[in-house]
Amino acid sequence: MNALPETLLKTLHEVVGDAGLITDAERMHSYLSDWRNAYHGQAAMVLRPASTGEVAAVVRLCSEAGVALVPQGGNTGLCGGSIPDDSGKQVVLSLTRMVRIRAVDSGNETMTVEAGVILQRLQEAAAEVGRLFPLSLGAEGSCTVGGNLATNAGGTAVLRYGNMRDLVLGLEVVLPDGRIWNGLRGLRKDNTGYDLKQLFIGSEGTLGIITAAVLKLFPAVRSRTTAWVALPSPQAAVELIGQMRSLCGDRLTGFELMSRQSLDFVLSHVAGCNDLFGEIHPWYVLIELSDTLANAPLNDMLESSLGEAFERGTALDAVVASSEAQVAALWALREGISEAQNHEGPSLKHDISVAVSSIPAFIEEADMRLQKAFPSVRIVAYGHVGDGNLHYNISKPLGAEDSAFKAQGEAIMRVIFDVTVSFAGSISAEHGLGQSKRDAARHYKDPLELELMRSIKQTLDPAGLMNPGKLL
Ligand code: FAD
Ligand code: 2HG
Ligand code: ZN
Repeated sequence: MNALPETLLKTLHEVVGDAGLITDAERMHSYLSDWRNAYHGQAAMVLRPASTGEVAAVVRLCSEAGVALVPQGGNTGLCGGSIPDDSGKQVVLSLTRMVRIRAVDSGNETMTVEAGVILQRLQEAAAEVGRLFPLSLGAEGSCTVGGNLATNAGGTAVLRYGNMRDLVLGLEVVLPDGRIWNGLRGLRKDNTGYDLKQLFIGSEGTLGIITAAVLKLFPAVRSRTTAWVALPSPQAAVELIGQMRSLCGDRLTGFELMSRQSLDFVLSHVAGCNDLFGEIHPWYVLIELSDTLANAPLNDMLESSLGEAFERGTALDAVVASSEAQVAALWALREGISEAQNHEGPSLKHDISVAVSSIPAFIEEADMRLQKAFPSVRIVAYGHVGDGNLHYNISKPLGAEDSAFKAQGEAIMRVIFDVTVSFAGSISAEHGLGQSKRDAARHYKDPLELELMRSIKQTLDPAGLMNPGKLL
């Protein structure tokens, strides 16, 4: 029997129709756990409204009935934010039928899109009008613009274009009581008070349902150079990025660091990936330069930077891609890490940030403290150096029982977050808090900031029906 009253079920069905209602356990299955199979929940139903009006009607009905909603986009989030609790009373509100690109305004360099549009489709739509939508991440074939906004997603181009927060001019949001806030303005300047859209960006579905957005477009990229470089240390990476930034400016659009352990996992588990050097090196960076000019001298800039780095001993070896296939092969080495780490058993994900200049000291300190307390765990460190953002992930020791490793999870996390905070860093740089880091945020975040956040939540969602148990 369904946990919701029969009359509510009937009215919700009338709003969304057969195509928008799932109550069958088998069909609900994929909405109730994440892709890593790390989080599981139950739900009274999955609703898939097809328009803002339908979302508003659903939210109003659920609000009146005191039913909690869990917004969901592509369900690619990494901290359990889109998964309901196990009560079976919550409703998953999937935005995946809201896939319209409502408008493209080339003169204003903007695009108005609905929340369920897949990120890759957005990139393609921008390319169709000769523009770039720069947000880029490993899950771009499945994640949605609503999820990107709700998590303030980052990815591999943040060092040049910023994260999702920087790419938005306006939002349309269904508030927790069902009213529609139409903030779909394409203005680059608007100083008429608080910037309300920023409240919803990064709020992980706890303040309202994002239904559409006005996003910024950028000039298309017409030349690109991609290189894979071996380095002796994270310090060398920080020196190289500094050197390249001063030479190349905004042409430096990607600078991704990965440890040998990360690469080993990819080589073991991702088909078609090969080591590019005869020797094993401790660290690697994937560098990308790009330009709006078709014949920009990017190779010259790269060669000059690397030449200097080889002389100083801060680069050990390098391969420059000479075809689109090679570019894809280099990115596969980087983008394959998440999937590869999954094949090595349970893992603990720590998506931290520190000042770029503190990355080497952070890694040294965290490695040292972890190796002392948990000598056999495997440290899988990689990330977006230009953003000071490391995925300082931990895989279970070889041969260890899953349960024994999981039992140590909390203590391992404490070590890593203590070190992060000692460097004035953040315990979540880009993935958000969801359910996995909610308690840690309570522990590590400034009490005054938490109080302000709670008062915002109380004002917008006094009944606490929007994604309860997440973030706060
Ligand atoms: P979901 O997972 O469905 O939801 C995420 C959160 O947003 C949940 O709290 C949910 O309730 C809320 N939400 C979703 N839609 C809405 C909406 N319309 N209104 C209100 N709330 C909503 N993230 C990065 O930042 N950078 C990366 O480089 C990156 N790489 C990844 C690589 C892989 C292989 C994978 C699997 C994930 C990666 N992620 C990365 C994480 C994830 O893809 C992003 O967090 C993404 O933005 C989530 O989008 P989604 O549509 O899947 O959202
Ligand atoms: C990345 O940069 C993503 O590849 C995923 O943010 C990180 O899986 C992870 O921990
Ligand atoms: Zn990342």
